[in-house]
Amino acid sequence: MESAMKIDALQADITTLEVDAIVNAANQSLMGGGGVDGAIHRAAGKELKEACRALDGCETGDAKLTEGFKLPARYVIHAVGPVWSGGKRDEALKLASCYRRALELADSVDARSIAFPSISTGIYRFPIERAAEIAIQTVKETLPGTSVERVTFCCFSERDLAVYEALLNRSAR
Ligand code: AR6
Repeated sequence: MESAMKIDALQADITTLEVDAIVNAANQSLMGGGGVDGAIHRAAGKELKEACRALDGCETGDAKLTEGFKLPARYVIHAVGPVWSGGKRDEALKLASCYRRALELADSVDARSIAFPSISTGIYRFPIERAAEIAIQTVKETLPGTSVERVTFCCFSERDLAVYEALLNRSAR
């Protein structure tokens, strides 16, 4: 076998996953919102909001780290994806940067396992097929040399899971 990287996809609520770090699809304020961000804040409890307040926001394409508080995950990595506006505003580069920065932060705390939601593909409307391709490619490029041994793409819908599985199977061949 050529690769020790373990990358897979599953359908789940990311707030339930027992991994070292889960990634949040946040906004620049880092003060919570709808979608997965709302779910993570609800499940982690109000200490998460206090911790986020101290971070003083985050640029699009970047990420910041907090503890997981009441979550089973030890850490939350809050990444700010781009709002899709047709693809001509560096949305792809900014989305790739989210995955890279999240893995760098995971490495900085020696995390072995991490789970990503499909960043930007909900309220921010980034097309899922293209976003999944960027997510998988960037993770494969960034993973070697980090502490992370296991990456889970946590899909909320069956349709998203089918997209990720098709791409993962294709690149495994
Ligand atoms: N577990 C896993 N995935 C989830 C969950 C969950 N509990 N809930 C939703 N998703 P979105 P964005 C999926 O809209 O597009 C917030 O208001 C969802 O089905 O959460 O990056 C922030 O504060 C979709 O596949 O994030 C920002 O303002 C994916 O998570 C804005 O939304 C991302 O959808 C960010 O928008």
